[in-house]
Amino acid sequence: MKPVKIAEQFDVAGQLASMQPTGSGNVNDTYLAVFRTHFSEERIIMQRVNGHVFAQPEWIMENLSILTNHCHKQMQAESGSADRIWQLPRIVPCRNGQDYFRDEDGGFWRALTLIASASSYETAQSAEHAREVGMVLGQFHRMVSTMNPLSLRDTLPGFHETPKYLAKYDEVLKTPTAQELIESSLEVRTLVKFVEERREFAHILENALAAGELKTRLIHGDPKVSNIMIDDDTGKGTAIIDLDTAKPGLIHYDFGDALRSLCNREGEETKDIGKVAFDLDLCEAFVRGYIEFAKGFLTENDKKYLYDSIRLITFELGLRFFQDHLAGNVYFKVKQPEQNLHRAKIQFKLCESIETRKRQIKEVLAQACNGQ
Ligand code: GN1
Ligand code: MG
Repeated sequence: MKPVKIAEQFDVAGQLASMQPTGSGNVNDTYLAVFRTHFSEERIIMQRVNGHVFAQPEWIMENLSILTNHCHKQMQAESGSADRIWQLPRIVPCRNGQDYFRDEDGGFWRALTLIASASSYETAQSAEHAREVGMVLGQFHRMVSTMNPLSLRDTLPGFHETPKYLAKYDEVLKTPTAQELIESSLEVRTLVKFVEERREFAHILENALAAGELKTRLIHGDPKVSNIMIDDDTGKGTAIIDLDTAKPGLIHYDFGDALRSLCNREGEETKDIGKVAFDLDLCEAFVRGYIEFAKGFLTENDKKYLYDSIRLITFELGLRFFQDHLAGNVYFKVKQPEQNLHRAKIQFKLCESIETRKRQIKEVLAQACNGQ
């Protein structure tokens, strides 16, 4: 069924006036649908959830409803003392009362309210922007910190457990497709070596969890800079979007993911790998914003693993892109066959830069955590 026909299934007043692909997601297909009545207009975000990635898309909707109900209530209760109007999208139901619509080909469609008069950016615009991104993630973690982590289902088992990606990578390495790529390319062999040198390190957060130093909480799962909405008028962060990966996990993966996406000024798809580096000024601004909201729930053990989380998630994302390249691009959407290899090289370069700047990053973290 055409996306235009699907838009009409959602319970929105007026007639569909236009529908355009939007966003830069690597997994789902996203459209902006505009509906008009004779006196107003409503815009919604419509998405086809990738059924290869999310085996149980109904669970995403269940999670979304629980999560947004909790956060909207809390935002409402705190609105008198907040310095801005915090927002979070909510589900737009179908005309038949369901939260989603399945088309005749089995496609899973759902719609969400649009966070309007706000924009998201692929890369950091300024230190102020970085600080706002930190505040939005801190506010999100603070709000969900009072929820039972088991109140949400695990929609993507293994998502952000680095050792599990390593195990999958090892499986893929054995396949003929991967072996061929390794034999024919020095570049691929260099990346294999890069992974080998960090094999032990890949377990650091899961070991800390097993040792009881870290605990499972609710996480966003994908808080990259482009998922943070900034008010067009005030420049303040207002919302975090793309809530499909919210689930129980370690908030460290979120903290690291926001920083690895924000502090690489060149962005995830740059052609100029030589320029990729981890920016300390942006890091400092983000961490200060984050801590303002997170100081109430971060433990001493949490603080101990913040540096490692930045290094680890960058390594993990590089590993995921690299593995997908070796597997023949079965997970992340690509426009050309080498794109996942290129994405992996960017993340590994960033990971090296994080390793080189370890001392400075730790200093920034310590000062922000100690309120200096
Ligand atoms: C994917 O589809 P998108 O762009 O929201 C991925 C994230 C990665 C991100 C990298 C479910 O997110 O884990 O960090 O690409 N999401 C999933 O850009 O795998
Ligand atoms: Mg996402």
